[in-house]
Amino acid sequence: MATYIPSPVDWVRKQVEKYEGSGGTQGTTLLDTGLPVIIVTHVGHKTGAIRKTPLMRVKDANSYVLVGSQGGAPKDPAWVHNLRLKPDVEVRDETAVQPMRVREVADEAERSRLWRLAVAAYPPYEDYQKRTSRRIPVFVAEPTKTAA
Ligand code: F42
Repeated sequence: MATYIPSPVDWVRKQVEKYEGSGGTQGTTLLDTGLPVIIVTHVGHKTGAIRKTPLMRVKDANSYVLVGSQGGAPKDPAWVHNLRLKPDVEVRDETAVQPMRVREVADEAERSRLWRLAVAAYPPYEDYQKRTSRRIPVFVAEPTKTAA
């Protein structure tokens, strides 16, 4: 079985511990904002280790939009590379956990629609895009199984 490697960033690791440790009943929002967060469990493309990344919850019907903003940092977060190479993930939204497959959104019309949804859910994304010259990657996570 693959090893789980927690985030090296203290506040992120603590959020994952609280969220997962409570079965999705605590630690489910971003500090100070009260806005909902999901946990994306994925696989490191170099280490093969299990990684858990909290992201803002941006819902689009049964799918989730994942935004690689990292506060407008100059480089894409490491999880973006993992998802490009290993798109099978698990998404926890509070108490619901489901297997999903991720794809990066390349189509401009689709990306604009999803970007608007993302900014509506978490307005700082707009400032994060202004802060960096890289184009913030946008992914969509879609269910791999239809509910019975
Ligand atoms: N980040 C976002 O980009 N978008 C969001 O909407 C967002 C919301 C959010 C809400 C709550 C919260 O607690 C955190 C939130 N974050 C959000 C931050 C997010 O959870 C990540 O911490 C952030 O995006 C940085 O991602 P990262 O994958 O770069 O994390 C770093 C700190 C990290 O874990 N680095 C590891 C390390 O050891 O330095 C590497 C992890 C890794 O995946 N390694 C790969 C492997 O094989 O295991 C290799 C990767 C490679 O290409 O080298």
